[in-house]
Amino acid sequence: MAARPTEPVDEPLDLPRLDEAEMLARARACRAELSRRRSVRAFAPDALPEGLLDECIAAAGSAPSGAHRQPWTFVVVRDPDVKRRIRMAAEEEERKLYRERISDEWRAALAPLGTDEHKPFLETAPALIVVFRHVWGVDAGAKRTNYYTQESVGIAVGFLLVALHHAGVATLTHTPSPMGFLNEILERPESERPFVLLVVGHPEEDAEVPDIGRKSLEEIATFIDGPD
Ligand code: IYR
Repeated sequence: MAARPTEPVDEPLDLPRLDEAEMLARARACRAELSRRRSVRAFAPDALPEGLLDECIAAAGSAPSGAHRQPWTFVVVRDPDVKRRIRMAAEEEERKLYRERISDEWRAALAPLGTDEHKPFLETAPALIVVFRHVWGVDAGAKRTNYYTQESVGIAVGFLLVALHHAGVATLTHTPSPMGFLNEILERPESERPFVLLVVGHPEEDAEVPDIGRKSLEEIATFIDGPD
């Protein structure tokens, strides 16, 4: 008999227990791999392997989400004309941002990164992935509430960055502000808001990145343990 939608149907969990040495080795390897990820702003025009972005986006789609609503759409832009339109619109907003909208404090915070209103990478990189957050869902033409959409899409983007990095793809998380122009150019409905624009590809040969450190474990974590 078919289950009613309200009836949960369970299946066995596929997560075999590893021995402790194996767990630690994997955790260390994962830390080492992720710590090599850097935001890249100089891309080579070379295309990525066929099917690679499909795999990475499918991995992102396996992220947990509020009420399992999966409130995301990933738009892959490889068309040079569309990349150009996105660059033009982003640079127009960013010009206003850098010249008028940001505070002196914010400008000073960005100085070590060397960013400015020029975004040539939006055209040079072989692909852009624009991630849209479904503020509400549409079910048989009616609005359906989504839950924790910021958290859900943030987690999915984290999965996507890891999947891309693991596959050897350089990424930049770019948030032109405001991003409303992306709905128009990419023809997304008003139920969807642009969340982040990822620039993806191979880095330009001899690309350099700012020499920035990372907070230590002691600075970012605190452990509240019980008695042994
Ligand atoms: N959106 C701008 C500004 C910018 C803001 C932050 I916070 C950054 O970490 C980096 C850039 C831009 O993309 O240049």
